[in-house]
Order: sequence, then C-alpha cells, then structure tokens
Amino acid sequence: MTQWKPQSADPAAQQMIDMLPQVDVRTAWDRFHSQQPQCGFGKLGICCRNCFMGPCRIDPFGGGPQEGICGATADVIVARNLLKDVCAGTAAHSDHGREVIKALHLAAEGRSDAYKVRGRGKLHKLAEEYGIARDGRSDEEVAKELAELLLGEFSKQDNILANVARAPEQQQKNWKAAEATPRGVDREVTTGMHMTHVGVDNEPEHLILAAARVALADGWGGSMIATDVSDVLFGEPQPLRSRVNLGVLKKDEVNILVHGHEPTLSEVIVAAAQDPELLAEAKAKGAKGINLAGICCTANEILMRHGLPIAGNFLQQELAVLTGVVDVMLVDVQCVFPALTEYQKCFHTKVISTSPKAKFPNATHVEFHEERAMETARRIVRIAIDNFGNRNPGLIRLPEIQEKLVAGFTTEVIHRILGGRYRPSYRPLNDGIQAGRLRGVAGVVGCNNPRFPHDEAHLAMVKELIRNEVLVVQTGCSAIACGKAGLMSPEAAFKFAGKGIQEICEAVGIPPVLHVGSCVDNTRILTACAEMVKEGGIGDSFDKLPVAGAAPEWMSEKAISIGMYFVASGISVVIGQPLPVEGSPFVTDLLTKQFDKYFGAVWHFESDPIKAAHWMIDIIDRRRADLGLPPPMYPVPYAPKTAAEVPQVHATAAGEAMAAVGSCPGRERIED
Ligand code: SF4
Ligand code: MSK
Repeated sequence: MTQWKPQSADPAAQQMIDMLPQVDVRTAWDRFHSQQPQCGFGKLGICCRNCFMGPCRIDPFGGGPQEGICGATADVIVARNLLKDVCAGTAAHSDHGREVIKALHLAAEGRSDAYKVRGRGKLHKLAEEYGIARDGRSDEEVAKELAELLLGEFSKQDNILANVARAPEQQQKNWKAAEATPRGVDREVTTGMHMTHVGVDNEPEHLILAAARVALADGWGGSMIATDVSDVLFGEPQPLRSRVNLGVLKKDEVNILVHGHEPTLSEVIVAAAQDPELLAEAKAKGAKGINLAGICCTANEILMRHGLPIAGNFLQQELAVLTGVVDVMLVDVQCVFPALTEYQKCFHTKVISTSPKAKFPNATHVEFHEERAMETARRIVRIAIDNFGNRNPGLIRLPEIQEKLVAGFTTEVIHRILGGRYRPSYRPLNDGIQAGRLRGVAGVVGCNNPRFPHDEAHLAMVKELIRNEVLVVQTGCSAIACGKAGLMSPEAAFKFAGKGIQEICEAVGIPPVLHVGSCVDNTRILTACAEMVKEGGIGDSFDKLPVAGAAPEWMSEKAISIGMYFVASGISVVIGQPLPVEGSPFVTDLLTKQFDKYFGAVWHFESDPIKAAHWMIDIIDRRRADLGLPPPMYPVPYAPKTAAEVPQVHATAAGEAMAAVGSCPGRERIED
C-alpha cells in the first residue's frame, strides 16, 4: 500500500497516482521514500570501493578520515567515481550504436528478413563525407562499406574519431590542448576504466579531463553514429503528427508497449503489428486491432519515424502496467525497472525481455537476433494477442487523457523547413538570432527522477525559456513531458511563447519546442549547432553561440555522459541535482568554473527550474553581448542583465589557458 503521495504535473499520471492506495503494489515513489535518508557519502561522491582493502569513505566534516586506506583523497575518489559514471554512460549509448551498425551490415549483405536501407539520402551524404565511392555501386555495397568503416570507429586505437572533423576548429583545438580528443570509442571506455583501477591515475584534474574525452567519444562517436546509422537503416525522420500519454492505450485492442532504447526490434514490431494475418488473429480473439505504443526512448524512436503514439516517460513505466490494458511490455536495454516483473503477480501484463544483455527474473525471455528479426517480432505479437483475453476487467483503470504533438525534427529537417526544399539553409534561424527575434536556443533533455515532482521541472523550465524568446529543442523523457503538456503543437507558440518565437513559428509552421528524438539523438543538437556555426554570423565556435543546455530531472549515468560532452563541446549545461562531486571542492570548482578555461563552458547545479532557466538565459545574453548582437527585439519578462550583473562564465578564451593544466594541487609538469 502506498503510504506516501507522489506528485505529477501530468494529469494522467496524477490520476493513476491517486488510485495507488487501491492497489497492492509499490512504485518507484514508494521505494524512493523508503530509501530516505539516502547515503550522504554517495551523494557527495566520497565513498570508494575500487579495491577490497576498502570500502573507504571520507568524512565530509573533517573530523574523521580524510583519505582511504591507499591514501586516495576526496578529490581522487570523486574524480575516479565520475570517470566511471561517464564510462558507463558512454558504453551504454555506444553499444546501442554498435547494434544498429550490425543491423545495417546484415541488411547490406541481404542477410536480414526485416532490414533494408530506407534512408538513401542519408547514406549518400555519409558516403560523401567519409569518402566512400558510389559510382557504379549499389546502395547495399556502399552501406556495407559504411557499416565496416563505422564499426572501425569503435576499435580505433590511437587514431582520432572521424567525426571530430564535424566540430568547429576551435573545439578541435580545445580538445587537443586539454588532451581530450577522442580516439576509438571502445579504447576510450577501456582506458577510462583502467584509469580508475586502484593505484592507476591519482590526479583529479587528469581523471576529469579523461572523463571529458570519454564523453566526447560518446557524443561525437557512439551516439552520433547510432543516430546516423538509424537514419540510413530506418529512414530519416520527417515532421509528423502523433499523440502522447496513457490515453493512447486502447481498451478494445491488443496493446503492446515497447520500452527501452534500441530501435532494431521496435522497428520490426511496427511492421509485425500491421501484418494482416496477425491482425486477423487479434480479431479472432475479440480485439479490434493491435495497438503499438512506447515508453521512454524506444517510444521516441518509433514516434520520430512512424508517428506511433507514446504512452509515457520514465516514471510512467509502472503506471502504464497499472492501467490493466497492457498485454505485453516489451523491453530491451536501459531505463527499464527490474520491479516491472513484480507487477505480473497482480496484472495480466507479460513482460518480455529481448536483449542478450538484459534478462529479468520472471520475465518471458524471447531473445532477439537481427538475423531473425521478423520471426521474433511475430512471435512477440502472438504472445500479446494470446494474452488479450487474460485481462481482468476489475483492474482496468485507463485515464482518457492524451495530447497531440508534432515531432520528427532533425538537423536536416530544420535545414529544409527553414530554407525550403530547393535552398535548404540555417540562414533564417541565424538571421532570427542575429536580429533578436530569437534570443537563442536551448536543449532541454533527460529523465524523470522521483526526487522531483514528475515532469514539473521540465515544464516550468521550458515554459520560462520560450516565453523569454529562447527556442527549445528536446530529446528523451523531457521531450515526452513537454509533448504531454501540449508544448509541441504549432499552436503552443501563441499560448506560451514570446512574440518573436510566435512570428517564427507562424512563418515556418513549427512548434516552439522541437522534438529531435531519443537520448542518442542529442547528437542532432551538436550537428545543428555545427550548421549554425557554418552558416555564420552568430559565433564561429560552439562556445560563442547563444545556446545552452539543461537536464532538470536527470537520473542516469548516460545523462552525465551527455552533459559532459555538451560542456566539453562548449555548451554550458545546468542540471537539477548536483553531480556526485560536491565532496571535493576541487573537482566541483573544476567542473563549474575552471572548465571554462578548457572548453569555454561550465556545468551548473540548480534545482529550481526557473532559476536554472534564468541561468541559461544569462549565458545566452552574455554570448549575445560578446558577439555584439542586440537585445531581444520584443519586451521579455526576464530582461537582459547589464554586463556587470551577469556572472562572468566565459572569462577566458577557451583553449588559451592551458597553463591552468598545472593548477592541480601539488602538480608539477615536466615534459619535453
Ligand atoms: Fe579504499 Fe583506496 Fe581501495 Fe578506494 S582504492 S577502496 S580508497 S583503499
Ligand atoms: S529514456 S536515460 S530516462 S531520458 Fe532515454 Fe528517459 Fe533518461 Fe532513460
């Protein structure tokens, strides 16, 4: 029985939460509550179990031990722990990328019953970029060479990632000077994990710069490759309309929810759910059809390419099962609660795990292999059809709440819709920013976390940004939160945004909040920024663009990696709860202040979403002032501060203060 009342800004989620006392299940909110008070050492990052002389912990108040058994200080322990987090996040995103490449390779060799190259335009663009010959060759031959080349990006040893060349010159210089230029993805993760082993790297600054390098291997490597190859294999997203929230589930149809991250299986399930033979089987069981919807980032993947509806975000995974109408919850990897299978004791929902990497006690495991993708997908759809009749009508509580949204915005789509089909260009966007019609652009991304009222911080921050003329781009569960709140329809501009954004949205027909995809698709924000730099007039490097990033309700190691690659790429990021580094004033200062000297951007921690939005706007205004751009064209509720009032976050020209490399306590550098 729920003893503790969680809150959600989403009326459908709140409706489900309100009925929790009637059901005998525990949710993430209950478990969060029973974990209180949470471990302060863990929060501050000052516990270490990197060897088994330990575990050790540092007394943050100074009265107890200030070093572990091996002599590691709080600075070392905090820095090592953060590097480990970044390695885990990078590994997760990048392994996702590897799976998509393997599927492309199968498709190219004609060894798949389900995959083929659907994004020819993207294939040709990438072939040109990577120097793959196309003359006289089939798309499959080109795709095979591309897949092999990109797999090689994972196993590169000392050579740098090819996509580093996509970054502006200044970012490349910064990375070189900070020894943070990423090499092969697997190399960086392995070296990072080696560095954290007991008795290896013991210099906190060196560890943190290694974390930046690993994260850059994620952002400009594994994740960026995942996005590119998904576009080649499954087709490039286009703007499309869909619906979002628990109300997309249907009482009279077989409901299959896909949850997790990798699109390789969900893409095939989309086809299987439309198979006439399976539809006939569903009808024979009394269902009117087969309804496919998603949770978390798999949902974003099938939304972006097929317009399939989204049932909810991270903290709705359990609430979705509680509706009593989910016949199969199909899970692969990342962000899936192990608690889900417990619900099978009370509800008819079958949890089906599919990844060889992720098994769950009591789940039905139907292992997915790309070679037999369609066969597996059909088998899973049949399990759902067979389970439809097992619903308990007494347990059905389905909120009839859903919202319309427009999604499918990519770097290429923005290019096209702004400049038109025949003259794609970022010019109108840059012009809008230069003139002050748009103040800047913010990426608001990331998870839910029971530490915050569900969705509330996402909505408060995004509304504050758009009413102050900052266009917002979104991915992940943050995008789902804003979709549910109606912020992703073109009409939302007139309800929530400033006059400048309204004019742009009206002229181009876009919402004020653009859905650009799943967690790996945060790289679309990097490539869009690269296009803005190329177009010119608003800064010749990322650390000059009037842009900022945020993850107000983050919770995963992947989120740390994402934040780190944005900051290391010159885009300052504010997050809703601190990184677990505050046990080391040195590491905290390095990330929140000194990083500016390396990368032209910093981390910032702020739990109040309005204050966090204002911090982002201050960054944007500061960069506008540095570029000599005018203040916003129309009056804004949060007016630009004077130069004296704005914190000097961009104090030193990035890449020019590498003398600071020696700033680590007691460090002396002797180099040839
Ligand atoms: Fe303790 Fe050092 Fe071992 Fe960590 S590595 S557990 S600080 S002895
Ligand atoms: S799914 S990482 S809860 S955004 Fe990508 Fe959502 Fe965060 Fe998972």
